[in-house]
Amino acid sequence: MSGRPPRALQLPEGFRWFGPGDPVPLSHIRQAGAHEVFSSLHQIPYGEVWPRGDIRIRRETIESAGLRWSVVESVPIHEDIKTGRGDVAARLSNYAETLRNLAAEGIYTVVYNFMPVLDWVRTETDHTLPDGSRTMEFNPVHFAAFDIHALQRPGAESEHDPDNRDRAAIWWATLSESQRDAFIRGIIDVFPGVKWGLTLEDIRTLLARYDGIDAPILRKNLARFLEVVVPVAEEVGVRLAIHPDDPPFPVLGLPRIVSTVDDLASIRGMAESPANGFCFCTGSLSARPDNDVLGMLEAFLPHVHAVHLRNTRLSSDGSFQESGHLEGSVNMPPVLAVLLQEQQRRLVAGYEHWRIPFRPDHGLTMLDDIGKPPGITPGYSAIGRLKGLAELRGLMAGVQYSIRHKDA
Ligand code: DNO
Repeated sequence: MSGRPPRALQLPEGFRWFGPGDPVPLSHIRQAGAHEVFSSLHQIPYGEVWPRGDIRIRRETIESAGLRWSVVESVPIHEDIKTGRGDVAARLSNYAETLRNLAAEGIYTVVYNFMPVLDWVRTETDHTLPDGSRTMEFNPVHFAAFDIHALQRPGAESEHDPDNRDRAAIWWATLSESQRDAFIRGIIDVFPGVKWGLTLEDIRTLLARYDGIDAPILRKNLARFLEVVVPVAEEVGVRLAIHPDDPPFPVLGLPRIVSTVDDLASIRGMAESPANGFCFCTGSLSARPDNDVLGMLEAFLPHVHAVHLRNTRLSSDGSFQESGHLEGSVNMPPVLAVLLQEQQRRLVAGYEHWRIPFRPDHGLTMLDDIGKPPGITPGYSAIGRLKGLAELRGLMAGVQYSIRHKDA
């Protein structure tokens, strides 16, 4: 090795696990070829401290299956912090306490997002592809129907493209009551790992909390969050990783501030610290045609602490579908090459936190997973993710080989 950097490394391969209630057991995750788990304590209400004992139990459960809990996805941010209203100081200090407890248990990478009210949004979670597998889709016409006709949000009419608005009215009229119910559930039941059974009325109440909150105010609230938690993260060795908005544009009149290259630059500037980083989700970012995903990865590389590898196919009407991990608008080989080289650079530089864990984000629903009883978070059935992981691992081996070959 004299004078030469160590050979290109393996990115740690992860899989999301929603905890003991997840219909996909840890043993299957291990058989899928993952070594690490991205998990969260979904049973703890947002805004409360995660007790160290609960963290330990989860860690030991994962370890006893021969895996490692390396990434927390997510420690959710309470709406009080995002809105800057309510008991913000207590929520912030609880968050900081959770980071301390996680670090005390040896878990150092923490994913979070700053999306108001909803997490990810799709208009169909079970769209059948020509080969019979199922995927998730966002269709702006259907979303306009949700906003205008189901939610009946004041002002919604004027925020949608007039063409989409007309088509939305026509489409909405074709749905039966039960189709409407299923459609609405698919949009508002988007919180990974939990089923809150929210109603449209709950969504209206949550939306009302954002009255008067625009992007600059939301940004200010994120900056305040970072001001408090980044010093604690630095002290205990935690790396914070903000997840991009999904989709990366405003929905329901709510501001979204983690969608573009400028957004990421602004967040990086809010707290100049390696602890203030990103969970780089290629799928989320790719749903916006003006995002150059590879360029963004390169621009923020030193701050990338965790990675979601996923792909999308965009249509000219503004809709997008989640595609196979190696198909779609994100060109995965250079993404993996850049990540492997960055990991190598960190190791050579002696950067203590050199590992960049990734997971296949979502997967198509296919084969025996089609028609399985409900209980699986959309996008998180086993086989489609296993396929994604297998493809990504194969690609990674090829990219490693070519990096080595180039160095030789
Ligand atoms: C969707 C996920 C997101 C992500 C959170 C991070 O499948 O990628 O829900 O976990 O936004 O806080």
